[in-house]
Amino acid sequence: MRAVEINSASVSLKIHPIYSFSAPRIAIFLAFFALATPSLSMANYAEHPSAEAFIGTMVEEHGFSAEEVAAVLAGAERQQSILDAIARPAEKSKPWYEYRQIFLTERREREGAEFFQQHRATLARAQAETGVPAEIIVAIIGVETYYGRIAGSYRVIDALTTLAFDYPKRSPFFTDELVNFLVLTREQGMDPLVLKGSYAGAMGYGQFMPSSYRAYAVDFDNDGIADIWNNPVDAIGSVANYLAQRGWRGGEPIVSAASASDSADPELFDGKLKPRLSVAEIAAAGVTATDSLDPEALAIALRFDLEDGYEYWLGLHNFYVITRYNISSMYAMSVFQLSQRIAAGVGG
Ligand SMILES: [Ca+2]
Repeated sequence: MRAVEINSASVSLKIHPIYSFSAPRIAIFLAFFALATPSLSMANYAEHPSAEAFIGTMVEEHGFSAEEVAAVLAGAERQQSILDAIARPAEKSKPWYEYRQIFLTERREREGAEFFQQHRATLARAQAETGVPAEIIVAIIGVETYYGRIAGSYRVIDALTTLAFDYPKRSPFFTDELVNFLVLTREQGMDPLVLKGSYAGAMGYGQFMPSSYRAYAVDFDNDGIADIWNNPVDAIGSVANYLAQRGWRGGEPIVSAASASDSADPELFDGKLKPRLSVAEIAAAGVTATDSLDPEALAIALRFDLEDGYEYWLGLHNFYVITRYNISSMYAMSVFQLSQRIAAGVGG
């Protein structure tokens, strides 16, 4: 393993800081690789049985040279801890009363208010342009990465190659993300071997997967690059743009507290996230909003587990949009509740 580490470091040196491969240089480099480190042949992703097909895709569909893709794969390392992490039960399997304690903490609320104050002008601009409330943008960044403080310590290349090549269950998804990552880093002039992210390859303040990064990240401070790793201004604009592109409707409500009658139809709580019944229809089936809502607005009824009993909510269209960020009603509710506390903390 030591040989792999030493050599991946030298790959990184060769192409840092600007990710521009010159074919002859890489050819010489690879020749050096082959001569100097024969033991590497079984230990890097350039030699994985699936590598040839992947390299072919990058060459034929995205205009890379085989050598440059092989060099990146040679610098990637399989990480058992990534495979262990993805196999662990997700947070969303916890009941609400435990789940919310992860995200709705005094510290996350306080740091959210600080982040809000620090970036107030940027947040106001993002809200004006997209209709997404500033406190929702801040809450998402807070839930995802503690306001950028904990944005992942794995190399993205290790996460995506490990999961693309050695996690068959989700290989197509992660292979596609690996393709997007290499295209993204070429587009951005970044070194694919140094960027960090989560064990699943999610990146930066807002934890965008590479495909989302390419589709939704924006250069919100107009310096020529959309950088959600280091630049909170770009991160704020990108999270707002993500929600706007996924259908956010400015000025509309997100959720309402609700009450349920004893005879409420259990079919209402089937866990589906897309609103499909009107507020009036849901009321007729036994779950009534506390807030005054448009009776024709589409919603879902939500029933969350408390230690003793349940709490009920109606989730409206914008609640659904938050679940496009992370497909979980508890996630969206945590974002909403954190956003309300942050707004209260900054006098919003
Ligand atoms: Ca920028």
